Amino acid sequence: MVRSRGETYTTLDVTGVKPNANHMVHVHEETCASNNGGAHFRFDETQPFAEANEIWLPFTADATGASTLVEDTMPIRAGAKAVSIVIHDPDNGAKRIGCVDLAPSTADLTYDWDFGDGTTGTGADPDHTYAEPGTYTATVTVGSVHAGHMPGHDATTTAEVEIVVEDGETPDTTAPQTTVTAGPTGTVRSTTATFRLASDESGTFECRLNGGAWRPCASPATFTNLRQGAQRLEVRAVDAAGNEDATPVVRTWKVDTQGPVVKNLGPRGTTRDRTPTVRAVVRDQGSELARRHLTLRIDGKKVGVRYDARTDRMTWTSGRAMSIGRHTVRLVVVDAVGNRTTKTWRFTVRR
Ligand SMILES: [Ca+2]
Ligand SMILES: [Ca+2]
Ligand SMILES: [Ca+2]
Repeated sequence: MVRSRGETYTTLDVTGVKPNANHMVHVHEETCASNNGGAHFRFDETQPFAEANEIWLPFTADATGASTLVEDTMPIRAGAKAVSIVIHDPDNGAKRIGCVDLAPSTADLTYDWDFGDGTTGTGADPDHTYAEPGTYTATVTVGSVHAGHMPGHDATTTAEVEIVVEDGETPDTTAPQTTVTAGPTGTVRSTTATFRLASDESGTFECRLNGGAWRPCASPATFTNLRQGAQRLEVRAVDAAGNEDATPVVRTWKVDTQGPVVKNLGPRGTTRDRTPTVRAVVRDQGSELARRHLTLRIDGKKVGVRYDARTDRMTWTSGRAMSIGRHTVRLVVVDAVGNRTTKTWRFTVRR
């Protein structure tokens, strides 16, 4: 039996058993001299007896009564209790027809480690973590629990191994989180937008404007020549390990560089109506208009208008008869972000 880290390799080769018969074979936890091997060895004594928790080496003997080589590999290290192999009678499973003590055994060896960093340990394959990077010489002294009691078992052997411990920082697999701390919101007149970007880790940023490609960007990130209308900027931080924020920050705003549209002006030409209604249709692409955005002057004198934001219609009707003759209308509309449209038109009141 070879016990190594994460594996137990067991072999068996017997002769002189019943030819052409199936033989059950198990590793047991007592020596052959003690109860003929005792109970089955279990890797985990808290778990029931079962093939996966034991070492089985069944074979079918050949015509000469030989097993030929039987091998078994289990993906776990067998402890010190695996000490013998028992062969059962092919005709009576309760009867044991053979037992052999495992030899040479590694189960009765002792291991004393000096890890070279001032700490020690025991066991064939100890786990040890070095606190600091560096080069260490670890020393293991292997002895026998029977040292001094059994001939040939009283020697100890010492071996050294050089261990180089590198700076073992755990790799960064955590994505950074992005924040945008400044930048335009709502509707703005400027076709240039500047944003301040931040991340909870050091690294870089990538920006995507209006659904285009992701491009490297930095804080402050400035975008120029923006077109009229809605804008959408996405920003994601990328950390030094290349992890990207999977949930980019999204900022939306509107650029409005155009003055309101003023049309359907009236009245035009001449009218016999001494109380005509001055009217226009006024709307704006970028922002909602309200009455306060409209300034109407009749013959240079400011008058109060009505404005229906739902239908975009502006009206003003003279409360008293206008004088006969030509009148000048001047309408100034300034949208919410300061874009201005001025319209001037004339009409004549006739008798
Ligand atoms: Ca990270
Ligand atoms: Ca995020
Ligand atoms: Ca506008």
